[in-house]
Order: sequence, then structure tokens, then C-alpha cells
Amino acid sequence: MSLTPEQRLEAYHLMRTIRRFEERCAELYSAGDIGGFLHLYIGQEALAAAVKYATRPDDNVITAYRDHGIALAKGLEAGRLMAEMLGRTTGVSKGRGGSMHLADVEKRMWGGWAIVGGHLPLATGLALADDYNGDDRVTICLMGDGSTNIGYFHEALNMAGVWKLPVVWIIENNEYGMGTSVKRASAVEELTEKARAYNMPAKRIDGNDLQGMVQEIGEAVEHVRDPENGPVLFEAVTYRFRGHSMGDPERYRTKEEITEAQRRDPIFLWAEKLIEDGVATQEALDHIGTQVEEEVAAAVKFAKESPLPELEDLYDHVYAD
Ligand SMILES: Cc1ncc(C[n+]2csc(CCOP(=O)(O)OP(=O)(O)O)c2C)c(N)n1
Ligand SMILES: [Mg+2]
Repeated sequence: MSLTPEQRLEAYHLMRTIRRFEERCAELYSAGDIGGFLHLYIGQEALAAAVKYATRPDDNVITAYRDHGIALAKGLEAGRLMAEMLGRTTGVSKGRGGSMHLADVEKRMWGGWAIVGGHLPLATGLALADDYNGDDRVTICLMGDGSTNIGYFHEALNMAGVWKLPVVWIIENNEYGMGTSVKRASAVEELTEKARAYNMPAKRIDGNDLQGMVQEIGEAVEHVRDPENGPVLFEAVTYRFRGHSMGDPERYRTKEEITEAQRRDPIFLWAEKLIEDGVATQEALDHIGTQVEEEVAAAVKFAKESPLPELEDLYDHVYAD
């Protein structure tokens, strides 16, 4: 599965959008415009883009709280996402969810979940519903490395394995769960080994290599779409360039380690490849950068100009009808 030149440029645009969106979020958080917790996706953008090109728009995506990038990749509008960050009524979750709960059921972006591992059984449930109804959708479940040490991981993968459900599990191994390195938290360092217990194929992939991931995940998605086959698992090895959330003192890693990881910045690698392959010039990429700057500025403007919910609406949307 390879991308057309148009898709390759679009993927560059998407990854730059995610990066700029996140940088603006950090600024807005520091200025007090965004409250609560804020977990940035900077450094992990390639995976969101890979999921976009490896799936159909009607496939399900569900993830943890580090969800801004994948929401943008799933086609949720930047303005409405930024409005959600700022708690505005025009936000994708009407301003009630905030950073960790970005969702759009029509686009099959099922969130945005704050409890580590809590969304994994939901992914199994989404896939069970499709299997039961005879829909040929695939569910992509992204998760942090930390969630593989949680009970839900084992329950959800076991049931998906037993029932051969159409799920592609993707662990985003960014080397840390908050301030704890994978080495200190997981009894096995190769997280793919955990899939063996649940009878599913598993592979470690380079989480900074967009083309490689589109290929690998794309093939897996089509394999899983066949109801005979059952789930697969990926461990995408990547790195987060910023702290776990805003206000992380980062005492658990050195500046040198971060600088070293930044040499494998997925956006930089992709730009290099586009130029090398003659798909774009540096000027064309800079132009995309300028476009992104304007689009994200427009998203922030839209969010800031949107109304906050009224106090009397406090109890709306608490229960579904
Ligand atoms: C059940 C549960 N335990 C603890 C927490 C607190 N917590 C929030 S994020 C996090 C680390 C998870 O790390 P990882 O799964 O690697 O995801 P990353 O933040 O690296 O994307 C923890 C322990 C939580 N949200 N839920
Ligand atoms: Mg992690």
C-alpha cells in the first residue's frame, strides 16, 4: 500500500497541522485559556497520519487521552477541536469533554478516554457490534505502553482473540508512562510478546516512519477485515518530545536524550523524503507551513469567539435519552 504524491503532501500538511495545533494548545494552556489536563502529541504525529491512510473513513478509532492528533487525522475540524479545548459550546463534545474527550460518533472517532486502559474493552465491544451486525468495519485501538500493564488490556485482548474480532491494537510505545520508563514498568521489554498469550500476530514497527507504517498497518487492516482472521497487534516505537502533560518537571530523562530522539523527528524525516523523492521542494513545504499557521490561527480565533456554556445548561447532556 503506497501513497500517491498528493496523499504524501496531504500527510505532510496533516502532521504539520497536528504539531502547530499542539504548540498553540501549550501556549493557550500557559495563558490560562485551557484548563484541566493537557497531553501533547508532539513527536508522535506520524502514527495519526498512518492510521488515516491505512483505514477507511468508516473504520472505528478509539484512543486514550493523548487524542488531539488522531482526532485531526480522523477529520474532526480544527476549529471545533480548539473550541473543545477552551470549553466552548461549539466544541466537538459541546465543551463538556475538553482535551481528553474528543469524539465524533458520525466520524467514528469514539474518543478520547482518561482512564489508562479503560477504552480497550470498549474497542472489543465496538468490534463485537460490527461482527454481530455483519459490518465489515475494523476497529483501531491506540493505547500507551503503560496500558499494557493494566488488567483491561488482558481482558480485552483475550476476548478479541477468543471471538476473532476485527481489531488492530496499536501500542504507542513512547518509552514512558508518565515518569516511569517501560523497562521499569513492564516485565517484558518487547511489548509485542504480550500478544502471544492471546493468539494474535504482533509486530514492532518504527513509529516515526510514516510510509512504513501505512504499509504495515494497511495490510493488517485488510487482513483483519476478513472475519476469518481475528485481531493483530502492533507496537509502534516512538518518543514524546514534550512532558507527559503540562507541568511535568521531567526529572526522569535528560535533555540529551530528548535532543537525540529529535533527530528522528517524524515530520523532519517525512520532509526529507518528499524532497529526496522529488515530490516537493523546500519552498513548497514552507508554503504548506504558512497555510497551516493560518488555519490553526483561524481555529484559535473561532474557539475564542465561541460562547461558553450557560450556567442553566449545566445538567444538559448528563444522561442519554
Ligand atoms: C487506571 C489509571 N491509573 C493511573 C492513571 C494516571 N495516569 C494518567 S496517564 C498515565 C501514564 C500512562 O502512560 P502510557 O499508557 O504510556 O501513555 P502516554 O501518556 O505515554 O501516552 C497514568 C499512570 C490513570 N489515568 N488511570
Ligand atoms: Mg507511554
